[in-house]
Amino acid sequence: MRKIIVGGAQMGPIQKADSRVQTVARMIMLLDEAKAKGCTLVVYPELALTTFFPRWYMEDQAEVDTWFEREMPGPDTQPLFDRAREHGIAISFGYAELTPEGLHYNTSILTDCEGNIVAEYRKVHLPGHSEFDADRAFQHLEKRYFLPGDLGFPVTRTMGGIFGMCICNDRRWPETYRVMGLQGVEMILLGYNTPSVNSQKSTEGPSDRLFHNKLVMQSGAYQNSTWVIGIAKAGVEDGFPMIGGSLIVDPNGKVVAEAGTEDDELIVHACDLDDCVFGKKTIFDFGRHRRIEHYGIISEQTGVIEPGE
Ligand code: CDT
Repeated sequence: MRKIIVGGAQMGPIQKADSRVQTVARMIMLLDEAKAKGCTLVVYPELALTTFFPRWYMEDQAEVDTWFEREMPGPDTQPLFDRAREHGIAISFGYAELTPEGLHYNTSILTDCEGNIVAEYRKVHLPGHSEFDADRAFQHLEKRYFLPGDLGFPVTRTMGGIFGMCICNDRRWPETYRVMGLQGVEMILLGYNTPSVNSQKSTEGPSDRLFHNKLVMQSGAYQNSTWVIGIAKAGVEDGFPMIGGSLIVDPNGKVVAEAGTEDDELIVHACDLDDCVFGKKTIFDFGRHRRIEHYGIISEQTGVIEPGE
């Protein structure tokens, strides 16, 4: 048995006016609750330190940069790292990263139980658009504010297992899970900010959002025999509603813990990394069963090429 008690720290809304200091204080409260419940790993959402700012159109780069962190930890986040180290809890959370070279990424990190950063991931699949779109009910400007991640989907050996990360829209793409699956991933940590309503005309209803959220994480977990910890920033940020529905999914694809609110809420499960072994040795034993001679277009081709009439 390789059991890790995981806390999924769903966060309720963070308003535009809320400071990092206020938000980090909320994250520390969730961390304290996780300690009391025996957790040794706590996972927070995408862009956990601020409101989901890509919904706001900005032209002034100096204003944009106020939403980014130039160092991690920095003065506002150091207390979170300190408390995590005191508790002996590893943490993973998302934030907007501004590198010393001036590059902007939607990033998440993972620490060990001593508060050292042991893994970094930069979001690969950036949804939305890059220019103001008057036809939308609200903006989704990730393509304006972030570069696509340049690190691929790395995995890291830590806490006695193999861990990977992805961020929000990445969870909708089977390639995300499979690239990590091919590196033996046993637990994928992911945070998300998903609007409850569509910004464009759509046939999709609000309940479809929660259905798709489950569908993609359950299938990603099952098809790669890995734990998936999917954690939302939820509720209404400055009038814009987002789904909750944070989940812990086992390597069999079953939901073992699920948030019931759209607020700060800790979901907890004792995850045994050895539960990944059966699927990885049987139906999803990639080395025995995959037929890569037929998969070439997945990496050679981006869009759809239909056959001729
Ligand atoms: N943050 C993020 O990536 N959100 C996107 C919104 C897409 S609109 C359905 C997501 O995939 O949840």
